[in-house]
Amino acid sequence: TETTLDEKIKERIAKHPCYSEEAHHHYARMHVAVAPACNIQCNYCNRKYDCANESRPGVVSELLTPEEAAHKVLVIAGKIPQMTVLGIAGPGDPLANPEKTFRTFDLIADKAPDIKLCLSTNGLMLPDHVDRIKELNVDHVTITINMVDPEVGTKIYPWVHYRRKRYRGIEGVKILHERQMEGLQALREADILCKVNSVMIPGINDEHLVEVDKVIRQHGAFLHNIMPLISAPEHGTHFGLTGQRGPTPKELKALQDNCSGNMKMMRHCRQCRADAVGLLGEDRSQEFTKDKFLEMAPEYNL
Ligand code: CLF
Ligand code: SF4
Repeated sequence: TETTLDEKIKERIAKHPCYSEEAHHHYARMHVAVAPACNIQCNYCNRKYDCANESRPGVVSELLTPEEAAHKVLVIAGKIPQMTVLGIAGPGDPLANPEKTFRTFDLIADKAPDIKLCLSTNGLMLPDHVDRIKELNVDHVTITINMVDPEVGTKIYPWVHYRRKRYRGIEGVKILHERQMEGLQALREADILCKVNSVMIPGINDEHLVEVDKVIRQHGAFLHNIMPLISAPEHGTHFGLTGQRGPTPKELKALQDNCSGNMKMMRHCRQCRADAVGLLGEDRSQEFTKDKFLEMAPEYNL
């Protein structure tokens, strides 16, 4: 029945601080920055910093190998009992670095099977990897979808690098859009909970995001997280240099209210770093920098 289905989903998200508003008061997440490469260009991103699809712009995370990342996860899971989720969200696109991303998940699934695995991607390579994601029991995948109309996308994505070729302009955006929709569909078929992140860019996709919200929900997205563009000239992004502004808190809330018809809207996102550690809004990443955690013994599961 409907109720049992709902109960089952509640259980799946009960300890995930991003998927459950309630959980974020009690449960923590950590990110490991193992994925440096990216395969598209977003106009709100500067590659010197973390992937701005799931992160606060202007932050530099310390890159780790999968082995270092697994060590870090085991150390932290031992020290922070509320730690329930391990996310890979950068500093580039995790699926543009599939060996590193999946090697990290493999190591953690093996040594700490009760840690939930979470993945965030721009979606370009997602359809190729859904089987692997399912096999590894990754139950939470975020796709950043900023448009469902490639014309709108041309103002956000100057190029897309796909199967060894670079596509500029609308040709590239069409590929990205088709792959995102295909990925969303594949996640639904595999019964993997999917959150969609959208970056709200006033004058570019703000009005269009109502349509994005409709389309992704039709395709089975579980949760929509509309994040404000953060754009400072010193971040050296295209939007920063052209003086593109982000939305005011009031504009953001109005759009979220507009979209929140009958399904879930995430409103407690804190735009984390690619190496974030702790409760949302609490940043303990500096307690676990590489020079520090490599000196600590993994306590978990011993
Ligand atoms: Fe990390 Fe993202 Fe997983 Fe959460 S963050 S990969 S879904 S475990 Fe959460 Fe941070 Fe917002 Fe992301 S508050 S930026 S939504
Ligand atoms: Fe930057 Fe992320 Fe966009 Fe890649 S997907 S260009 S890392 S914001």
